[in-house]
Amino acid sequence: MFEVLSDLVKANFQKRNFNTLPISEEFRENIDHNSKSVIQNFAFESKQFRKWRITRLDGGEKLQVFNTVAYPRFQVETPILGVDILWFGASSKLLAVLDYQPLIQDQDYLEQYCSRLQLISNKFNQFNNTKMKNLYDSNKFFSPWVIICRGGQLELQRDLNSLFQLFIQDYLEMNDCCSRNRFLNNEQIKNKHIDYDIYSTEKDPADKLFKKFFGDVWTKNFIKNFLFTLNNEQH
Ligand code: BLA
Repeated sequence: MFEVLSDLVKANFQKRNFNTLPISEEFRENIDHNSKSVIQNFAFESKQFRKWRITRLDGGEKLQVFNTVAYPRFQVETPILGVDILWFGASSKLLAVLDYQPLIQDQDYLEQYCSRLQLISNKFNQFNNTKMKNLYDSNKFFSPWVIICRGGQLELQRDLNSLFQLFIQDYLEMNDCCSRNRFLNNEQIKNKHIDYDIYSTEKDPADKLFKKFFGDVWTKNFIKNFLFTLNNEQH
Protein backbone atom coordinates (compact mmCIF):
# COMPACT_ATOMS: atom_id res chain seq x y z
CA MET A 1 0.00 0.00 0.00
CA PHE A 2 2.77 2.45 0.84
CA GLU A 3 4.92 1.58 -2.15
CA VAL A 4 4.36 5.07 -3.51
CA LEU A 5 6.05 6.53 -0.42
CA SER A 6 9.15 4.35 -0.90
CA ASP A 7 9.22 5.27 -4.58
CA LEU A 8 9.05 8.93 -3.71
CA VAL A 9 12.02 8.69 -1.35
CA LYS A 10 14.02 6.65 -3.82
CA ALA A 11 13.32 9.15 -6.63
CA ASN A 12 14.83 11.86 -4.43
CA PHE A 13 17.85 9.64 -3.78
CA GLN A 14 18.49 9.21 -7.47
CA LYS A 15 18.60 12.95 -7.95
CA ARG A 16 21.07 13.33 -5.09
CA ASN A 17 23.58 10.54 -5.69
CA PHE A 18 22.69 8.27 -2.82
CA ASN A 19 24.30 4.80 -2.77
CA THR A 20 22.64 1.58 -1.72
CA LEU A 21 24.08 0.11 1.48
CA PRO A 22 24.43 -3.66 1.59
CA ILE A 23 21.92 -5.45 3.83
CA SER A 24 22.33 -9.02 4.97
CA GLU A 25 20.04 -11.51 3.26
CA GLU A 26 17.94 -12.19 6.38
CA PHE A 27 16.90 -8.53 6.65
CA ARG A 28 16.40 -7.73 2.98
CA GLU A 29 13.17 -9.66 2.97
CA ASN A 30 11.43 -11.98 5.40
CA ILE A 31 8.16 -13.80 4.87
CA ASP A 32 5.78 -15.20 7.46
CA HIS A 33 4.16 -18.02 5.53
CA ASN A 34 1.28 -18.37 8.02
CA SER A 35 -0.06 -14.85 7.67
CA LYS A 36 1.61 -14.23 4.30
CA SER A 37 3.15 -11.07 5.73
CA VAL A 38 6.27 -9.77 4.05
CA ILE A 39 8.82 -7.34 5.47
CA GLN A 40 11.26 -5.61 3.14
CA ASN A 41 14.14 -3.36 4.07
CA PHE A 42 16.38 -0.96 2.19
CA ALA A 43 19.30 1.19 3.27
CA PHE A 44 21.16 4.05 1.60
CA GLU A 45 23.94 6.53 2.31
CA SER A 46 25.15 9.77 0.78
CA LYS A 47 27.60 12.58 1.38
CA GLN A 48 25.25 14.00 4.02
CA PHE A 49 23.71 10.83 5.46
CA ARG A 50 25.50 7.93 7.10
CA LYS A 51 22.37 5.80 6.95
CA TRP A 52 18.85 6.18 5.59
CA ARG A 53 16.74 3.11 6.11
CA ILE A 54 13.30 2.19 4.80
CA THR A 55 11.08 -0.63 6.08
CA ARG A 56 7.85 -1.82 4.50
CA LEU A 57 5.63 -4.43 6.04
CA ASP A 58 2.88 -5.86 3.90
CA GLY A 59 0.44 -7.75 6.09
CA GLY A 60 -2.31 -7.81 3.46
CA GLU A 61 -5.68 -6.22 4.20
CA LYS A 62 -5.05 -6.21 7.96
CA LEU A 63 -1.82 -4.29 8.31
CA GLN A 64 0.39 -2.08 6.21
CA VAL A 65 3.47 -0.29 7.54
CA PHE A 66 5.91 2.24 6.16
CA ASN A 67 8.78 3.26 8.40
CA THR A 68 11.82 5.34 7.55
CA VAL A 69 14.66 6.91 9.53
CA ALA A 70 17.46 9.14 8.22
CA TYR A 71 20.64 9.62 10.20
CA PRO A 72 22.84 12.53 9.11
CA ARG A 73 26.61 12.07 9.38
CA PHE A 74 28.21 12.78 12.77
CA GLN A 75 29.65 16.05 11.42
CA VAL A 76 26.15 17.54 11.05
CA GLU A 77 23.84 18.49 13.92
CA THR A 78 20.57 18.44 11.94
CA PRO A 79 17.72 16.32 13.34
CA ILE A 80 17.15 12.66 12.58
CA LEU A 81 14.20 12.23 10.22
CA GLY A 82 11.63 9.79 11.59
CA VAL A 83 8.47 8.48 9.95
CA ASP A 84 6.14 5.75 11.16
CA ILE A 85 2.96 5.15 9.14
CA LEU A 86 0.57 2.32 9.90
CA TRP A 87 -2.71 1.26 8.35
CA PHE A 88 -4.89 -1.10 10.41
CA GLY A 89 -7.34 -2.59 7.92
CA ALA A 90 -9.74 -4.25 10.38
CA SER A 91 -10.59 -0.91 11.99
CA SER A 92 -9.77 1.24 8.91
CA LYS A 93 -7.42 3.36 11.01
CA LEU A 94 -4.43 5.29 9.83
CA LEU A 95 -1.67 6.31 12.24
CA ALA A 96 0.96 8.58 10.74
CA VAL A 97 3.81 10.12 12.74
CA LEU A 98 6.36 12.32 11.00
CA ASP A 99 9.04 14.37 12.70
CA TYR A 100 12.40 16.06 12.33
CA GLN A 101 13.60 14.43 15.52
CA PRO A 102 15.74 16.92 17.44
CA LEU A 103 19.04 15.81 18.99
CA ILE A 104 18.52 18.32 21.82
CA GLN A 105 15.57 20.25 23.20
CA ASP A 106 17.27 23.66 23.20
CA GLN A 107 14.73 26.27 22.08
CA ASP A 108 17.00 27.85 19.48
CA TYR A 109 17.87 24.45 18.04
CA LEU A 110 14.19 23.54 17.78
CA GLU A 111 13.41 26.86 16.06
CA GLN A 112 16.24 26.50 13.58
CA TYR A 113 15.77 22.89 12.54
CA CYS A 114 12.24 21.77 13.44
CA SER A 115 9.87 24.73 13.38
CA ARG A 116 9.44 24.51 9.60
CA LEU A 117 7.28 21.45 10.28
CA GLN A 118 4.51 23.87 11.22
CA LEU A 119 4.48 25.28 7.71
CA ILE A 120 3.92 21.79 6.36
CA SER A 121 1.26 20.60 8.79
CA ASN A 122 -0.67 23.88 8.55
CA LYS A 123 -1.38 23.02 4.93
CA PHE A 124 -3.09 19.79 5.89
CA ASN A 125 -5.83 20.18 8.48
CA GLN A 126 -6.18 16.60 9.48
CA PHE A 127 -2.43 16.30 10.14
CA ASN A 128 -2.49 19.29 12.40
CA ASN A 129 -2.11 17.35 15.59
CA THR A 130 0.93 17.17 17.84
CA LYS A 131 -0.53 15.23 20.78
CA MET A 132 1.14 11.90 21.45
CA LYS A 133 -0.16 9.20 23.72
CA ASN A 134 2.43 8.19 26.26
CA LEU A 135 4.23 5.38 24.45
CA TYR A 136 7.15 7.74 23.95
CA ASP A 137 8.29 10.74 25.97
CA SER A 138 7.31 13.73 23.83
CA ASN A 139 10.25 15.72 25.19
CA LYS A 140 12.85 13.20 24.14
CA PHE A 141 13.80 13.12 20.47
CA PHE A 142 10.44 14.53 19.38
CA SER A 143 9.85 18.11 18.33
CA PRO A 144 7.00 20.31 19.57
CA TRP A 145 5.71 20.27 15.99
CA VAL A 146 5.67 16.49 15.46
CA ILE A 147 3.03 15.73 12.81
CA ILE A 148 0.55 13.11 13.93
CA CYS A 149 -2.54 11.91 12.16
CA ARG A 150 -5.01 9.40 13.47
CA GLY A 151 -7.48 9.19 10.65
CA GLY A 152 -9.26 6.99 8.19
CA GLN A 153 -9.49 6.22 4.51
CA LEU A 154 -10.06 9.85 3.57
CA GLU A 155 -6.82 11.15 5.08
CA LEU A 156 -4.99 8.23 3.61
CA GLN A 157 -6.08 8.85 0.08
CA ARG A 158 -6.12 12.59 0.06
CA ASP A 159 -3.17 14.17 1.63
CA LEU A 160 -0.65 11.70 2.94
CA ASN A 161 1.40 11.56 -0.24
CA SER A 162 1.54 15.33 -0.71
CA LEU A 163 2.40 15.92 2.91
CA PHE A 164 5.10 13.26 2.80
CA GLN A 165 6.59 14.70 -0.39
CA LEU A 166 6.93 18.15 1.21
CA PHE A 167 8.25 16.66 4.42
CA ILE A 168 11.05 14.78 2.63
CA GLN A 169 11.92 17.59 0.24
CA ASP A 170 12.17 20.14 3.00
CA TYR A 171 14.41 17.90 5.06
CA LEU A 172 16.73 17.21 2.14
CA GLU A 173 16.96 20.93 1.41
CA MET A 174 17.73 21.70 5.04
CA ASN A 175 20.60 19.22 4.83
CA ASP A 176 21.81 20.59 1.48
CA CYS A 177 22.71 23.96 2.84
CA CYS A 178 25.82 23.12 4.81
CA SER A 179 25.47 25.75 7.48
CA ARG A 180 27.91 25.54 10.39
CA ASN A 181 26.96 23.65 13.52
CA ARG A 182 25.86 26.07 16.26
CA PHE A 183 24.91 23.72 19.06
CA LEU A 184 26.90 20.47 19.07
CA ASN A 185 30.37 19.21 18.17
CA ASN A 186 31.00 15.93 16.34
CA GLU A 187 31.48 13.89 19.47
CA GLN A 188 28.27 15.22 21.03
CA ILE A 189 26.38 14.50 17.81
CA LYS A 190 27.60 10.91 17.76
CA ASN A 191 26.60 10.47 21.40
CA LYS A 192 23.12 11.81 20.65
CA HIS A 193 22.74 9.30 17.82
CA ILE A 194 23.76 6.54 20.22
CA ASP A 195 21.22 7.78 22.77
CA TYR A 196 18.54 7.89 20.07
CA ASP A 197 19.17 4.26 19.14
CA ILE A 198 19.22 3.12 22.77
CA TYR A 199 16.03 5.06 23.54
CA SER A 200 14.26 3.75 20.43
CA THR A 201 15.28 0.17 21.17
CA GLU A 202 13.61 0.55 24.56
CA LYS A 203 10.48 2.35 23.42
CA ASP A 204 9.61 1.16 19.92
CA PRO A 205 6.32 -0.73 20.17
CA ALA A 206 7.08 -2.60 16.93
CA ASP A 207 8.77 -5.56 18.59
CA LYS A 208 5.53 -7.27 19.62
CA LEU A 209 4.28 -7.02 16.10
CA PHE A 210 7.51 -8.37 14.58
CA LYS A 211 7.67 -11.23 17.09
CA LYS A 212 4.16 -12.31 16.14
CA PHE A 213 5.10 -12.59 12.47
CA PHE A 214 8.78 -13.44 12.45
CA GLY A 215 9.59 -14.88 15.92
CA ASP A 216 11.73 -13.79 18.86
CA VAL A 217 15.17 -14.58 17.50
CA TRP A 218 14.79 -12.77 14.19
CA THR A 219 13.12 -9.78 15.88
CA LYS A 220 15.91 -9.29 18.45
CA ASN A 221 18.51 -9.59 15.74
CA PHE A 222 16.61 -7.17 13.47
CA ILE A 223 16.26 -4.48 16.13
CA LYS A 224 19.90 -4.80 17.20
CA ASN A 225 21.55 -5.20 13.83
CA PHE A 226 19.31 -3.33 11.42
CA LEU A 227 16.92 -0.83 13.02
CA PHE A 228 19.00 0.66 15.84
CA THR A 229 22.57 -0.47 15.26
CA LEU A 230 24.22 1.97 17.69
CA ASN A 231 22.29 0.62 20.67
CA ASN A 232 25.36 -1.32 21.90
CA GLU A 233 27.82 1.52 21.56
CA GLN A 234 29.35 3.36 24.50
CA HIS A 235 29.84 7.09 24.77
C1 BLA B 1 3.35 3.94 17.39
N1 BLA B 1 4.49 2.24 15.92
C2 BLA B 1 3.54 2.65 16.84
C3 BLA B 1 2.73 1.53 17.18
C4 BLA B 1 3.18 0.45 16.44
C5 BLA B 1 4.28 0.90 15.66
C6 BLA B 1 2.63 -0.96 16.45
C7 BLA B 1 1.57 1.56 18.15
C8 BLA B 1 0.32 1.84 17.38
C9 BLA B 1 -0.89 2.07 18.23
O1 BLA B 1 -0.90 3.04 18.98
O2 BLA B 1 -1.81 1.30 18.09
C10 BLA B 1 4.94 0.05 14.74
N2 BLA B 1 7.20 1.02 14.59
C11 BLA B 1 6.23 0.17 14.20
C12 BLA B 1 6.76 -0.64 13.13
C13 BLA B 1 8.04 -0.24 12.91
C14 BLA B 1 8.33 0.78 13.85
C15 BLA B 1 6.09 -1.75 12.46
O3 BLA B 1 9.44 1.33 13.99
C16 BLA B 1 8.95 -0.79 11.90
C17 BLA B 1 10.24 -0.46 11.79
N3 BLA B 1 8.19 5.32 15.46
C18 BLA B 1 9.30 5.12 14.72
C19 BLA B 1 9.81 6.38 14.31
C20 BLA B 1 8.99 7.35 14.83
C21 BLA B 1 7.93 6.66 15.55
C22 BLA B 1 11.02 6.56 13.48
O4 BLA B 1 9.79 4.04 14.45
C23 BLA B 1 9.16 8.78 14.68
C24 BLA B 1 8.38 9.53 13.97
C25 BLA B 1 6.86 7.23 16.19
N4 BLA B 1 5.27 5.35 16.54
C26 BLA B 1 5.74 6.57 16.79
C27 BLA B 1 4.92 7.19 17.77
C28 BLA B 1 3.92 6.28 18.11
C29 BLA B 1 4.17 5.10 17.32
C30 BLA B 1 5.12 8.60 18.34
C31 BLA B 1 2.82 6.46 19.12
C32 BLA B 1 1.76 7.35 18.55
C33 BLA B 1 0.92 7.90 19.66
O5 BLA B 1 1.49 8.39 20.63
O6 BLA B 1 -0.27 7.83 19.55
